[in-house]
Amino acid sequence: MQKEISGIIIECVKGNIVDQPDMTAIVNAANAQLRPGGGVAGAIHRAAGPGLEEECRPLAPIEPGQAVITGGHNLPNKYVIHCLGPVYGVDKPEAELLASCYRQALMLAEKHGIDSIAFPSISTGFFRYPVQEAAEIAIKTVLSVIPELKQVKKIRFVLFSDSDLMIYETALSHLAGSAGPG
Ligand code: AR6
Repeated sequence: MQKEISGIIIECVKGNIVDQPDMTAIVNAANAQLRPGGGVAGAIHRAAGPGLEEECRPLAPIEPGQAVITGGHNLPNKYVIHCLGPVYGVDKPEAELLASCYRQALMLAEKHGIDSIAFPSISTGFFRYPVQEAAEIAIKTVLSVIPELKQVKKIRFVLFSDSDLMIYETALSHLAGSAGPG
């Protein structure tokens, strides 16, 4: 599914975050230490190679809601933007912290002249954020940042399961109204 809003394409696809070769940046659902870990972070570090962990070391630790940027190393993407999502029920206020991840990632993309960025569903794996709530926050935040974007032209949500894809697509169509071809 794809929507175009103020000249910016927002889309939801099912897939693997490390298999998005047409995107300039991908976003990592990181841990505070910016170490490999599991889930998205494990997949990104495996695909990027050890140079990514080395570049990350002096940038760690990061706080919930924070984003930092590195190169993509062996990934097909020029950049990786690492976001630390909130652990549901632990890091508060969780909705604000999750929104901050998406906002800070997009602001870093702007600053680095990035035209396309792919997000995973931050915090909804090991960090246990309910996907329905997380999807609404993710889409709402992206929509609210759109008026500030000059460099970013394409924003992709990469979902790992059919059910997550459906939840993000439903949130996008509700929150973005009837804009775009759908
Ligand atoms: N591509 C796209 N989505 C994925 C992939 C992938 N390769 N792998 C998992 N997902 P998670 P979090 C989905 O746990 O909740 C790590 O250990 C997954 O199904 O990666 O923010 C870090 O080191 C879920 O829907 O991120 C941190 O300690 C979503 O991506 C911690 O987990 C996010 O799952 C971060 O936890």
